[in-house]
Amino acid sequence: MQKQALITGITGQDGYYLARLLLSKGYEVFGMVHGQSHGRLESLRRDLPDLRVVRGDLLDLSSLLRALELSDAAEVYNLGALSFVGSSWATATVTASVTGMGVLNLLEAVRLRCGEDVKRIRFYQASSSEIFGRAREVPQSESTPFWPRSPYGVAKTFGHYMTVNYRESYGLHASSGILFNHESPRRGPEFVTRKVSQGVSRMALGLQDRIVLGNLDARRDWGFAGDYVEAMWLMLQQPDPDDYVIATGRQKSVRELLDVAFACVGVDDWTDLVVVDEENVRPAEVDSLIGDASKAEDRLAWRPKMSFEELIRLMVESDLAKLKA
Ligand code: F7E
Repeated sequence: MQKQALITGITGQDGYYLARLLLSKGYEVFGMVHGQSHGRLESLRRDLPDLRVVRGDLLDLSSLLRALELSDAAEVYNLGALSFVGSSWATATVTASVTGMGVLNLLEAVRLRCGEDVKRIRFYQASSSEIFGRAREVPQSESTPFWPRSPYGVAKTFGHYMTVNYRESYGLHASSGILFNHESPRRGPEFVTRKVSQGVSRMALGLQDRIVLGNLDARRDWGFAGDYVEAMWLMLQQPDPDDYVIATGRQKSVRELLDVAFACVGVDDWTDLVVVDEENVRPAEVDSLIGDASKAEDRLAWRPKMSFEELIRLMVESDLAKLKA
């Protein structure tokens, strides 16, 4: 029998990769979109013609109940959030609402829809390595204490604990994937990997003369979004819900990102091509993150496939091709 899945945050990078994965597995996939129109929806419909669209808003409980009813989803993936850490200080209240309270609203809608049959719907929450913030342990695992450093990180921490709480309080099949940074050619240009891949490509074509960045010493564990959505699906196929760190276990700095990206267009020394502007430095930075995904490896048999170098090359080549077209 065909299974139904509902994805919030469908217009984001992960929404696309997850919907594509579920469609390839034979699911009927419903993507939730808020507002009357969404710029990226048209291209998403073109790329994934079998995707069904439902209207709903993470801030509107009755719209969530309606989306669950309409889709009759057996699996719900909550990817919807205001996800740019850098702007979360300027929009702290709305970030807390959508990225934090939105999780509670959706959990509540799932609980109400399930009624007595608490396992009728399986729920995935997109948690984030930003909850570790000023990390108290290296590498970070499911048992590392949280110390979020931005309004975004605080909101994600709330969503994470709410997911655990609904599992423990009501017995919901609710899992939380603590995903470290994951990128792709579909990443928004506000995030550093895409800002760099776009900038390098534009410079190679003579369309731009420098890239303006913030903290070049920040270190992250960067993986490929296409690999990470597999982990989301695997979590919901387990008999019991749980929390899992999803990461590569390898760390690079923004400087190393620049080395790899510029090398793709034959530039060895980028020092005169990159400018640091304090505007891009955050009030409280997360200096260094690296994940330990051994639980996911043991229990889900999940492993990342794409290396950092392959990922950055893919992004630069995709940006070059788009610009040339
Ligand atoms: O920053 C530094 C910046 O914005 C990475 C989101 O998906 O992953 C993402 O959050 C690092 C930071 O991602 C610029 O200060 C330097 O240290 O690409 P980002 P993020 O903040 O790590 C987590 C897991 C999420 O959950 C989030 O939703 O790069 N950096 N210069 C810069 N970052 C940006 N954006 N722009 C710069 O010019």
